[in-house]
Amino acid sequence: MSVSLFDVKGKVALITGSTHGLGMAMSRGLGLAGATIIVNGNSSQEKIDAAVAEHQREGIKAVGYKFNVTDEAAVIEAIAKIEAEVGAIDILINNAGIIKRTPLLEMEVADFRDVIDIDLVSPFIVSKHVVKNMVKRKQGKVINICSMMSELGRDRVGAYAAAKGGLKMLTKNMATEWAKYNIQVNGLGPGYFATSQTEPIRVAGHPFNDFIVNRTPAAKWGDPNDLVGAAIFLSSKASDFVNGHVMYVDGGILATIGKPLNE
Ligand code: GCO
Ligand code: CA
Repeated sequence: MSVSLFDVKGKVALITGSTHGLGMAMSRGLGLAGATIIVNGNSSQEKIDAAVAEHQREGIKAVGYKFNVTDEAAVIEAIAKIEAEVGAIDILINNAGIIKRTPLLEMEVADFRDVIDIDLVSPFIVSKHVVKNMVKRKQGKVINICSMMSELGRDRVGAYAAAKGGLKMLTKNMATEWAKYNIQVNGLGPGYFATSQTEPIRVAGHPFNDFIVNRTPAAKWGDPNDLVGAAIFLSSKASDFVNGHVMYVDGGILATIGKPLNE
C-alpha cells in the first residue's frame, strides 16, 4: 500500500449534518478518496437513507446514524454504536448547524439559544465523546465547520455570528488541549457556496447574488466540491503538525475590503 501524505483510505469519518449541502459534498469527497463515511442527520431517517444510497451508488462505503447532536445521552449512545459496528472514528467533522435570520432587536431569546446550542454547544458535545476515544489511540482529526461569520458580521445573522465566532475560539482551545495526544483540531471556513439552500438567491440580478459576486475576488459562488481538498488535507497526515487554524475556503472574501458596486 502506498503511504501518501493525503491518504484517507480505510479511515472512518463521522460528518454531522451530512444528508445534504456542504456536509454531503465533503462526505462524498472523503468517501471517493477511500474513507468510510458515517452519515448523520436528525430530521428524518429517509434523508439519511437517501444520502447513504447515493454514496453507495458511487462505490463509497457509507453507513447512516440518526441522532440529535445537542442531546449528550444520544451522542454517547450513537458513538458507542458507531465504534462497535463500523470502527473507531478517525475523523470528526462538526458540520451540523442552523441559521436564523432575524435582527437582534427582534430576536427571541429562545431562538438565539437554539442557534448557539446547535452551532456551538453541539461541536463541544460530539467532540468531547469522540475525542475521549481518540486520546486512547493517540491519533485523530477534528474539523469544525466555521463561517465567514467567524470573522465578520452581517445584518440579521447575530446569533449565527456569535456561534461561529465562538466555534473559531473553541477550535483553538481544543487544539491547545488535545495536540499533545496527536489529535489535530482545525476549522474549515466556507465562504458563500452554491447549495440547494442558496439556489433561490443565486440568480443574476438578485441583490444578494450581485452582492456576493461583487464582494468575492474570485467573482463567483463556491462549488461545494471546492471544499474537498481542504477537508482531505485537514483529515490526513499532511496536516499532522497543523493545529488550531481556521482554513477559509472563500474565493478571497476575507482577503479584501471589497470594491464599490459596478466597478
Ligand atoms: C448569510 C449566509 C451565511 C452563510 C455562510 C457564510 O446569511 O450571510 O447564510 O451566514 O451561511 O455561513 O460563511
Ligand atoms: Ca480503523
